[in-house]
Amino acid sequence: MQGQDHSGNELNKPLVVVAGRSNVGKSSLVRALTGKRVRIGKRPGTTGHEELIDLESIVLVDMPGFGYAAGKDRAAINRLKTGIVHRLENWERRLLIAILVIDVSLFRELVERWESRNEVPVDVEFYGFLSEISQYVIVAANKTDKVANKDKSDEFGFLRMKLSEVGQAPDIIPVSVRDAESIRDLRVRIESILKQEGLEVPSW
Ligand SMILES: Nc1nc2c(ncn2[C@@H]2O[C@H](COP(=O)(O)OP(=O)(O)OP(=O)(O)O)[C@@H](O)[C@H]2O)c(=O)[nH]1
Ligand SMILES: [Mg+2]
Repeated sequence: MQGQDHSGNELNKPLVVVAGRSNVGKSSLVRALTGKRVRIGKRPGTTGHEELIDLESIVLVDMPGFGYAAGKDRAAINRLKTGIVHRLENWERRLLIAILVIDVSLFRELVERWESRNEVPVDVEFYGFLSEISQYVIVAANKTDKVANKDKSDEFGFLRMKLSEVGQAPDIIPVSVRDAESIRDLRVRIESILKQEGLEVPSW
């Protein structure tokens, strides 16, 4: 399958990993960034196995989602998450950038639900984890097209506040796969890190 190589060759290159809960739009973003036809689905759990895309100087990885969206209980989310956490830990030395994709149109609702049960919301916990294991973390606040303009600054402020509770001040890029300019912003941010690290910019 295109982009998949488990021989390990590609893995010697620095990794840029796209991670986050199920159905937040990870594969859609990978497709928008690269033009590669990774699988996209209406239901959570579409990406069953990580997809590696060789972009010469780096390998871009589309991860499976680590928990279903609204409604799933903590234990179910934890089981799904553990495998992904292990995979990322195994890659730690090569992990240059983690792109944490968050569905900003659902974020507040999910946070309020988890906090009402006295639990740390899974997106927030995962941000803390990625901040520990990855050299750089970019938060792609996706599905901005689903947030009303009048609510945007409130929702981004809320996201920033919640993530700051568990890690460094987040590097948040608002994106929507329906807005080419926002995809360009994300690409430019990735490229600026690669340049900073003395790596070639991919031709995407
Ligand atoms: N409105 C809107 N929908 C989006 C956006 N990005 C993705 N979607 C939709 O969200 C759904 C899930 O997209 P995927 O890219 O498959 O999500 P994923 O995070 O890869 O999901 P898993 O592989 O299951 O973890 C699809 O129906 C996409 O069309 C966006 O920016 N705006
Ligand atoms: Mg996917």
